[in-house]
Parts: sequence; structure tokens; C-alpha cells
Amino acid sequence: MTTDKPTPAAKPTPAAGPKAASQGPAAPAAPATARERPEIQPALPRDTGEAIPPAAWQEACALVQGAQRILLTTHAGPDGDAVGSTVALYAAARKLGKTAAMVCSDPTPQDLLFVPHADRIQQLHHLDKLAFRPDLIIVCDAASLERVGAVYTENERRFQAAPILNLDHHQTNSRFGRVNLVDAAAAASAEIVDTLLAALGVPLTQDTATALLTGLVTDTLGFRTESVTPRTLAVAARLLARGAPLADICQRVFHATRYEKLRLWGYGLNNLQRSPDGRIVWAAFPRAVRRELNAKESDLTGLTSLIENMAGAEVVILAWDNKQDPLRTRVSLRSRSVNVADVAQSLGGGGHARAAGALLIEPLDAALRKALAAAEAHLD
Ligand SMILES: [Mn+2]
Repeated sequence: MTTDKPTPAAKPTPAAGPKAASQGPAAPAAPATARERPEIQPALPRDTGEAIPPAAWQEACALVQGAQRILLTTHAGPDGDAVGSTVALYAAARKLGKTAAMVCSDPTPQDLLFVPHADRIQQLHHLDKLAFRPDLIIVCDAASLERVGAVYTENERRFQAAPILNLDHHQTNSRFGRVNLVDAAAAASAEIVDTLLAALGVPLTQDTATALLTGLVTDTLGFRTESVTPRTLAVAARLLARGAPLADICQRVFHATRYEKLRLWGYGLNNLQRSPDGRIVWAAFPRAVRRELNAKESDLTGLTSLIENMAGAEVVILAWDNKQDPLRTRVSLRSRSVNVADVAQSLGGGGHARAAGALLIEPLDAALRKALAAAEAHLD
């Protein structure tokens, strides 16, 4: 459907922008009746009405080229896309001769340390400790500055003192940057980073290709989500051609499960609950239990997908109270049919249509009740 060559171009037109999709947002197909054969939905880029305009690409390139000291950061609780996108841009910044550093509010999960240079991401809450004063801050894969966590909240003045380049694919992105490379039709931020690197004329090394493919693989659960478009696969093909080891990445991110993680999943599955009609399924993970199981929040990764497989389940909710502050609870929402970004937004959070979350200033039980009520309200 697109004939755009995936070669670096001075003036990038993001490959298959939503221009081709006049079908409107990919509304989930109505559940097929027993008689009907379920229709296979073509993976067309969704029309989010928010393609990145050429001017934004040019402004982003000018920002990067004009900067000398670049600080890169991403959302708290970094995932494969957060790490892969950040690391790829870091390598590009270095290649362009810039001073650069990567910081994150939380440590890089152990199973993502194989990503080249991921070990250079510093868990640094006080940016005065940084060896330089950034003249550009690039925020990757975060729908809002609040999602960056302590790196932002402890350093708000630093974030006001430098222009911000906001690169993200969350539908609810608050456009907090001086320049916003936000494309909700991208399956991962890595997909946008790929275009930006091409626009900057930075050659794609094997390390960078590995980092970006990790982002694509993790955010699409191995190219299985409806967010995958021809453009996603075109980018992935190019990354593979540059030597990114797809099978090895999948092995590392999907088949390196910690014992503690499985025990946490066991707890969640054992304590799974559902609404009388079975459309909402949920589990809560009190901190006392987590302490006993020695589990981390990143251990939840993958559990939602498993629960989502339950027949009849339309919304999955997981609730997790803060280790230090029991009055703060994070709820994650997942659905195949309901726009949970809207549900999350009604709770003060955000995310994607199919996966979203919110931080509630409530203890576990109350937060869960609110999330359930909000989900209920969004089910017709
Ligand atoms: Mn992402």
C-alpha cells in the first residue's frame, strides 16, 4: 500500500501516514455470531487525524542539530520501547558529536539490559548531579511529563529551561514539547525514532537496529497487536536487514521469566475476579503480598495479555498500590473492544486505546472500585 522507499531522506514524509485510511478509526469489528465467519481486518494505518506534519520533522531535526548537550529521558517503569527508543536516540546524538546522557526515574529492568547501551541509562532523580546543563531534552514514549516521574517532578525548572522534543505514540499525549513528534498510528515510539534517525541522516548500526527492534517487538507483543501496520513491518524488515537479531530479542523478552514473576502471576490468577456478566476481570496486588513474593511492578508485564485471553473478558484491570505510599495506586487497563484510554483519562491517566493506566491518589481497594465503576460506565 505504500511504495515509499525506506531510505533516509533529507525531507522525510513518514512512510505510510494515516492519509491512506479514510475508513476512520479502526473500530473493532462487532463480535461475529456463530453463523458468521469472523472477518479478517486488514492492518491499515489507523486514521488518528494526527500524522506528524513535515514541518515538525524539520523542526525536530533543527532542534537536535542545533543542540550541544542533550538529555534523554523516558517514562517511569521503562519498558522495551522506552529503553530501545531512548538508547537509539542516544547513540544518534553521540554519532552527531553531541554530549548526551540518558536518565530514567526507575532502573532498567534486568531483562532489557541486553539492549546495547541500556546499562548507560542512569537512575538519577537530581539533575544537578548531571555533568552538564542540557540545551535540549528529548522525552521518549511518555504521554505526559508526569509519566516521566521523579526525573521530571524533582527537576521542573530544568525542564522549563531547555526546549523539549516530545517523541511518542500514545493517543493521549499532551503535546508538552516545543516540538511534538507524536503519531498515535505508530505501533511503538521506536517506529518514530527510526524515521527521525533517517531524517537526521544518522546511519543505522546493528546496535541501534537491535534497540529499535526491541521497542517494536515489546510494544506489539511480537507483532501480534492491531497497532501493527505495513509501516511497522517495513521498519522491522529494515532493522532485520541491519542485523537486529529478531529471534534472540524475542527469546530474551518473552522467554526469560523470573521465578518471582511466575509466583506473582500465580497470585494474580488465583485471586482473579470478574463482574457478574464476566465482561470486566480484575486482580489487585497488595504490597504486603508483593513483599512476601519479592515481586516488582515490571513482573506484571505479560499477565494482562494472559488474562485478556479469557472468553468474554472485555476489560482487564490490574491494581497495584505504591510500595512507599499506600495512598497511591496504579491501575492498568487493557481491552480488545473498549477504548480504555478514555477510561484511564476519566481516572486522571492516559494511554492507548487498547492499553492504558492511571495513578490514583487512593488506597488499593478504593482505587480498584473507582476503576471498576469507570470501566463499567464505558461498557454500553
Ligand atoms: Mn511505547
